[in-house]
Amino acid sequence: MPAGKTRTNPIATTRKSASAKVAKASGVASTAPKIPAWNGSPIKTKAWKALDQHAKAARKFELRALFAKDARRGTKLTAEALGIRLDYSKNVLDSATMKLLFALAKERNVVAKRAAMFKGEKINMMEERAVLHVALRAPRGSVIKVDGKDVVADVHAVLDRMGAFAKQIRARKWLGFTGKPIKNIVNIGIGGSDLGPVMAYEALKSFSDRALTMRFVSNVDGNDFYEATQDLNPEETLFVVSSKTFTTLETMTNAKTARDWSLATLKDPKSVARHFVAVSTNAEKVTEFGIDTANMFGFWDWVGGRYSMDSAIGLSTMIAVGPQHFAEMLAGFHDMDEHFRTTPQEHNLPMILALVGIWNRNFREHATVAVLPYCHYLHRFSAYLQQLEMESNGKQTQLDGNPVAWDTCPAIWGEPGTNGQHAFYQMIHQGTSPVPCDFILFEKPLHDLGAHQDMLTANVLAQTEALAFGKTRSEVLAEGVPSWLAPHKTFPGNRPTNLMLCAALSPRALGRLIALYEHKVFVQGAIWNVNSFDQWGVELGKVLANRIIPEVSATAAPKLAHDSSTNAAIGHYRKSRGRAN
Ligand code: G6Q
Repeated sequence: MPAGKTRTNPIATTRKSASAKVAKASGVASTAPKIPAWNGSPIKTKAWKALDQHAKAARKFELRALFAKDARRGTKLTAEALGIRLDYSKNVLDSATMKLLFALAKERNVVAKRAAMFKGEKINMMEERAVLHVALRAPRGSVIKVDGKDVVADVHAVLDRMGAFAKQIRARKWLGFTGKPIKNIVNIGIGGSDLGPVMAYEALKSFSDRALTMRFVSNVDGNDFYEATQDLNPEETLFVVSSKTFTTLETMTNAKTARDWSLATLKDPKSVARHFVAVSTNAEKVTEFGIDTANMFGFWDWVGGRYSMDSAIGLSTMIAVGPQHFAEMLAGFHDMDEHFRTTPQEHNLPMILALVGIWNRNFREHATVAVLPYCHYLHRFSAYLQQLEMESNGKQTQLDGNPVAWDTCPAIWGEPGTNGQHAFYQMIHQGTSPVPCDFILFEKPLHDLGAHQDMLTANVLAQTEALAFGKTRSEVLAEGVPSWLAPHKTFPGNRPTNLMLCAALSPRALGRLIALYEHKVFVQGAIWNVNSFDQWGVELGKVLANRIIPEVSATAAPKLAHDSSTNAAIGHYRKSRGRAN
């Protein structure tokens, strides 16, 4: 969307009653929040206006020419910290662009907002909550206060309880109801209570206890539960029911199915205490479900779902990799928190990644970003980032309630390299819409098999080179390609990429990488003037689903009052299930 064009909010105008119910049901500020100092339209800043002008000139930028003009470009437009070397030189920008982007961050008060987050101020204004995932990895003994009360001591108290529990499982000392040691762990959760744990388990599999079977159930589609449990023995299986609210439809449905599945073998309701633990902020609902709060691991309303994988929501990760590796991962998060908090913006990795993203999104109008880890262990990383970025910044409303008049979060997608090369890279190289890419490589392999790592490395470097510089028609013709085929074999180049070379995959390196993206999202949200910490956009579908559930499941024909398409689909489904219409 060209900056300056306003849009109306269709939800606000057409769905008033559904929204009102939602406001009642979810955490929400009781009165209109005080507008903070950093509220403000980015497009009214001097830097944005200058960037707009600069972007016109930048339409002529060609990476071939930019690299030819400055032999040091490839090292100049690179930042390195904490074992991550971020090369952003292959984006279609120059030093003047970066200067203006840094000026934009200053004008948008990113630093003041960052300070407010680290201090525990309630920057999630709509829900009147602090945003303190940084406290989840603060070292023991440090102090971060919410409403005047230190939260770090509480964080470590929970980590200690998690550690003691994880150790028992890992030592096979946590026995199931029939006396057999637990060796299968099934995490039940969805969204923020699933994507982080799955991603981290997959990423750190090499550091995990391979004799434990780890499974993750999220979807309300019963096939998910069925496949996760069909080969497990209930006597040896523990369910970790992970839900901040303990009211989420999918999770509670799966948890009830798990209880039935478990009790079908174990028979006695007392067995629940040995086979179910809960991770939640809602002790009342946990008790109501039948899980003893002695088997509950808590966290707090200042932990957003998609920022919660290093809270008790990481219990399954801790069981898999052990408390020591989990602590190392937290230390990695904290390293990046400190880097983000203290490093001048010109050398600040999250800041640079965010600002280059703003350039690509708002001034070059690229609608998607592909995240392409050249590390198979990170095969769920892009899915994790989809939630982190899109649920945080996929917004159309400013902090003060006014509609945005600029584009916000691009669509995030991706698969691990080199698999993508044989699938969708065709479009990245020759499609009509350039796709900025983040390429991520760990230089030292965890398993050094023959020439694999060198091939992997060569491939990622080749991709960034090909995307940046392409292949001209004359180069193609010079290879003897007939002129009729030359257009098909020509590559436009000038396609933006970031290359992150990281030392080696470890729990600490993973923590650093995730926190890098968390803070990138923070900076972009600050610039776009949206609340990166709420997610009202997921509510309407939930409300409507709750209305449709009885309509599809009732025995008697329901009275339908939807649009003709939805009514017909309900009728079609009911017919296929042999229900009256
Ligand atoms: C994340 C969102 C959302 C949430 C899930 C699960 O930021 O809030 O993805 O994590 O809806 O919620 P519960 O943990 O409450 O079940």
